[in-house]
Amino acid sequence: PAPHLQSYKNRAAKHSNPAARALLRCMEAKKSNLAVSVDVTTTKDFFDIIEAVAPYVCLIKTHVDILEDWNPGVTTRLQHLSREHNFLIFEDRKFADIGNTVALQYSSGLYKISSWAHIVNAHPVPGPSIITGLASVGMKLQEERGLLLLAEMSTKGALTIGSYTVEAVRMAREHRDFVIGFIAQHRMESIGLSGTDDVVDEDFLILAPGVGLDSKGDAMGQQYRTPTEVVTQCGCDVIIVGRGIIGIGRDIDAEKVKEQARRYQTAGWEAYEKRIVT
Ligand code: 5BU
Repeated sequence: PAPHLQSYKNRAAKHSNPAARALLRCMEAKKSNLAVSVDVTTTKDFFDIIEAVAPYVCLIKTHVDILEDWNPGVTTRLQHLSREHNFLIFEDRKFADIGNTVALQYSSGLYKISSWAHIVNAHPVPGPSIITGLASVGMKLQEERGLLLLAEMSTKGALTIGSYTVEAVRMAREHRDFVIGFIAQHRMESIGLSGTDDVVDEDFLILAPGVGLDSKGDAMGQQYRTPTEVVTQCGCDVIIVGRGIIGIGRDIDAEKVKEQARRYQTAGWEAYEKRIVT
């Protein structure tokens, strides 16, 4: 059966990439396909949110460059929490440059992303060299590291459509050791790519941003769908939720954040249970 009809547990047992395996195992163990996007600008809010949602998530998604008081201790503490609470770390860096530059952006600079992020993502727009550039760093580490290609975006009018998405999948198939999946809105089978290639053992993870239970979008082009639409109907594996859980106000209310995280975890898991057949 296609990957999205199988359990996360079965997929974990078969996957060849260590980061994908670790994520699938964690999803099964915590009964969570929820990733929380911690889009705040102070490290206090950042850790207050992570500590509140940690029991309910398989993945924490970061934009470390928006933290005004970032320091190297932040990523040390984040890694510690990741081990303590069993979740993976995804830096939503969206690399988009030539191979040599993205290799430097991934390994070096202030953030040294490759030293702490299990998962990063990249725009396929430069072509396959962006994958080989990032893989030259990630695959050398004796750590769980994987890359997601941005095959579709959640925003109104996104240009990630048609042949662009098809080519993103083709690029990923050429680099299945390091590319573990896609940021997308649909499983690729459902947009007409299944059966075109003889790749029976491929298993790409689909992580979908643009998920909300109470709102259809924001004033800046974001569009939201429910976990049922995303996971049951469109076959995505992980729901990525930011403001639906962390709120939009200035003050973080840890109890509310916890309650919302629990709510999205349940909704995401129920949507998954309706989908699998094995
Ligand atoms: P929200 O608060 O749930 O709307 O946050 C969504 C997060 O996912 C935010 O960090 C975005 O940068 C990220 N995102 C997205 O919303 N849509 C996309 O297509 C991609 C990333 Br790629």
